[in-house]
Amino acid sequence: MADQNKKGVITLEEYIIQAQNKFPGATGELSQLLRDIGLAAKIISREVNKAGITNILGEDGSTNVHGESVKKLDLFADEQLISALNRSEITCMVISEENDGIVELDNDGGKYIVYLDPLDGSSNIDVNVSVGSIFSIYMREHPGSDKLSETEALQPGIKQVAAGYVLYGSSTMLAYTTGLGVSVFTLDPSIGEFILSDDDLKIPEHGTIYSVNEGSYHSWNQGLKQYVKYCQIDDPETERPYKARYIGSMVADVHRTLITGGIFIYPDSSFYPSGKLRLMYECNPLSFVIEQAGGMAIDGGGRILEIEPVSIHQQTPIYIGSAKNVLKVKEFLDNYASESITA
Ligand code: FDP
Repeated sequence: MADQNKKGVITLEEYIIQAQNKFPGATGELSQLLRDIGLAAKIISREVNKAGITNILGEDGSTNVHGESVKKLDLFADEQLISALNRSEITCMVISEENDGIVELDNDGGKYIVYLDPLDGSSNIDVNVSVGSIFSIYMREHPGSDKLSETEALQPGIKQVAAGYVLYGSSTMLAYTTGLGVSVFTLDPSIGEFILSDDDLKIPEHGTIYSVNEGSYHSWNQGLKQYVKYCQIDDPETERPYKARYIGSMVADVHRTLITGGIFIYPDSSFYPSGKLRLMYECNPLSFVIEQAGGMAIDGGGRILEIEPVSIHQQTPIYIGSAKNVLKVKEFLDNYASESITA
């Protein structure tokens, strides 16, 4: 960071170009793709910020593929991201929470496949609570093959070439990784640029915040119930009781976890036997970021990034955050593994 201070502020665009220049063989396509996402994020951020003063707030009356009501801003964010990716013609297909099947872009020879959650946490939009966009980028395994298919998009998270999120909070932040650490940018609205705020963000090894929707306590497995009790027990040596924080917007909850340490959990339960959150465009990208920051992300058993996907919209339980917290919850899950979920 010292060198960076001497050079003054660095914008997302400059940073991406500098990073690309470190790899002499790089074609610049991935850099272009990240810049496209950065541009769409600025446009979405502008709309999110004025949502309360325009009639863009509210539901558009339709439901998405998961039966959830679609807000106008979800659609706006989806359109902005997809059209930004279409413009530079390096992405062949997009899979988005808002679309049932794959979305084929104009360049079917494009190298990249992009997963999007255009506006995560959308039930928070109407109450002015932070929401986010999530992206996950893969290389096409058989470029040039005739037909684009869903099967080609089913790659495990460890194959992501880049992933990240944009958080529309009290300021708009963009965090991404290409597998070389986590870089974080803050949007300066006065100049309309994302400015580098951290070029190698690390998550604390241990944190004292647990984040889970405790309203669903009775639907959880025994291991999680016991872990949450553990978090609440007074023990100054282990800095307990921990604090409970739950925004209900995964990007915001994971971003807080990344900064302060601790754990964010969305488990399997009797309500959601496979968990609620989506593997391909929520859990994989955020797990890639958290792992690159030194944290861990598991589905209760193994690493999220190693799950072999079977469908583009599949769900998974997730336990994500500081390594020590994730290892501790795993201990509880393992100890109570024989006890099935009872509502
Ligand atoms: P939302 O339904 O508002 O889009 O992705 C789904 C998600 O939000 C996550 O962002 C959030 O963490 C979770 O659902 C909240 O679910 P609960 O209301 O069940 O806690």
